Amino acid sequence: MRSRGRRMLAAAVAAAGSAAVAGAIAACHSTTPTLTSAVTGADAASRVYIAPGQKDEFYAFMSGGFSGQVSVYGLPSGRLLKVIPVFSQDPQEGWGYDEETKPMLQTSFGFVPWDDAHHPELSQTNGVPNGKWLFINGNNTPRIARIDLSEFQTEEILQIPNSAGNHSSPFTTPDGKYVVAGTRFSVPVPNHDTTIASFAQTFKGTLTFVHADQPGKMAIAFQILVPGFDYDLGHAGKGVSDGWFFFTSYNTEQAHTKLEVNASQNDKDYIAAIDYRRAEACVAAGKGRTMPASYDHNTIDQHSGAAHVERLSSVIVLDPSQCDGLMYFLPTPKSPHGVDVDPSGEYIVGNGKLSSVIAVHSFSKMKQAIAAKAFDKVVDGIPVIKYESVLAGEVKSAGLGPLHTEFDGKGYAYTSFFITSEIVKWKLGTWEVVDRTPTYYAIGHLMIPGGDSRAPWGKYVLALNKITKDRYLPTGPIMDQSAQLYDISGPKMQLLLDFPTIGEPHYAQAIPATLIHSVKFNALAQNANPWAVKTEADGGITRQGKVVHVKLAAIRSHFSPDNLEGITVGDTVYFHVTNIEQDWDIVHGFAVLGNTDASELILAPGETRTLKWIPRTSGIFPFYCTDFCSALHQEMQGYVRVSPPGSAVALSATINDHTLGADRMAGMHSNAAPGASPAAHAAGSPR
Ligand code: RUQ
Ligand code: CUA
Repeated sequence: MRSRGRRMLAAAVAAAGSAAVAGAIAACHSTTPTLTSAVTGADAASRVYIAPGQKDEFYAFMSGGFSGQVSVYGLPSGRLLKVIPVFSQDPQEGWGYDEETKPMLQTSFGFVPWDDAHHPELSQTNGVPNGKWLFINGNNTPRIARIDLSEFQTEEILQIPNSAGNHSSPFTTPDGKYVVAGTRFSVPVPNHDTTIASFAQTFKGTLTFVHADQPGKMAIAFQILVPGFDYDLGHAGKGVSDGWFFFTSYNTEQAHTKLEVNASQNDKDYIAAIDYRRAEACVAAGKGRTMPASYDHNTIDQHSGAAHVERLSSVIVLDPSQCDGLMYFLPTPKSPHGVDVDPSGEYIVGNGKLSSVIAVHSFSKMKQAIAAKAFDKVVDGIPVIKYESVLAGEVKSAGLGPLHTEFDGKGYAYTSFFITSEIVKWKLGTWEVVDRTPTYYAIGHLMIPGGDSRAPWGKYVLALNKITKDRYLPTGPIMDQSAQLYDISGPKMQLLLDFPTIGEPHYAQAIPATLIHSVKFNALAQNANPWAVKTEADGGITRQGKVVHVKLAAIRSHFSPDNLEGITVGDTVYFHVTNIEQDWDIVHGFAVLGNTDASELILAPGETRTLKWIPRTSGIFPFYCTDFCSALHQEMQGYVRVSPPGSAVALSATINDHTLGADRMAGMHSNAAPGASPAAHAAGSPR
């Protein structure tokens, strides 16, 4: 999205057409702004220093952007703790390579092992992050993932049909009942072959509400069919505005070419305000229609660790013209990006990228305007409320290119300004600017722990910057993105720390470490993978036609079995490896020479994973443990003999120096239901 940043700059210049804007851009990108508010080095260092053996106060979950993953950092230290694979295959954990997790990346388009992840969203109870789950959107192939924060593992991915570019997602309702998904790119609904010039007539957006309060059961409740604009971001109401959801839109011009100019014409675009309890009532009254749609819901079984794909075939679609009171448009200058609701729920902040003011709407005024029918016009059955009737106030001359706003819970808002590359602090209610600080460079999102919730932990703000340039040792033409941590506990923001990020961290959320309850290992006794072994003696090899299954135990510092013979070219081999350790962070890996069918396995204690291998040539192939697990890790290895097709070499496996012949192996079977296909055993859901 580095190039998107540049395009936004170009758009801003083109749209504003002013030398002042161009000058501001040049200023913030060609010279280093003065450090007006940075604390001195030693003081800053002491405030982010976490002594060896000590732990950070907050977990920060940052989106991996075009890496498709989530990274976990400690704050205030800025130490990278982990990368959680989500939408992209990940060799570090074997994610999307092993037979257990491959089905997680299945979609109605087929296997899509990459996405563009933007918005991590912590699950909430009563408007406050609860530390149970983290949701994140896939923008390119519309999906929402749910990560379990006891294991830091993706456990569920739901595809969103009738959408393209799932950007305004997956923001949650305060009660955790729903997460949402709004279309960035409108498309024909249902999608079909038509001329692009028919955009204004045939292209539509959808705003999707997904049930999200039960693990493994994300499900689309309903989709609201909306005019063919670009729906960019969203936030739920809370407190006084509980029960409402707000989405920004741009391109209300409905341009389909050269959007940087053609979608920057209107003085105001809209924030869509949705009364989702009204939507529930209309659906219950049968006002929605059931529409065919093809999409996948992928879940990991907690006991076997294997993913399962469910193909779904319909959604309920609600047309606002069939459900009055469902939806209103709030005019908002100009191409708004973020829409952010203050902790009380009264103020709805529209961050107009091309606007010189930040428009803040009032929820109570909105209700009065609806009652008084203070409407400008009606668009596709949706009333447009008069700007003056809904406006609480405007923050004037704050900066250029406002993108996102978060709150500290003490009456202040913090807005990121992309073009002038700064964070501006302003006061709710008086709209006066009280502080500003430069960011390096071109800030996108910003994040205060809990800063979009009912009760922020307003101690730090993290700037998530799009352009890095000269901040670190140069690493060629592409630099990793950068984050910057500011102390906001006093009246002035103080820059404490810079650190690089993974992919593009669009957004992040943070939570006190005390609210996360991480497990140490999975109980082997509860491992219900059909190919699990519980002891070394359970290992073995068996043939089912051209398919060979090998069950291996991994334990410091050997595999059991460790010598395998009787495999021939043309066989498909499944190595089912179980890490039978029961100790925190004792991890084994498994890889085999020249395997083109998968990468490796990484096995948490108590876990079974399956590696597929189709040997193409005969010979001897070593396998080994890839995670340095013990003093004799280098000895944790074995050999597979592969013979030419039709060879008479008998199937055998060596366990603890004992070679078990084929007759001993014949009784070996998986614990899976008889009659299930080998691939189904191996994969949970075969491809
Ligand atoms: S985006 S920089 Cu959330 Cu994808 Cu605003
Ligand atoms: Cu097991 Cu190295």
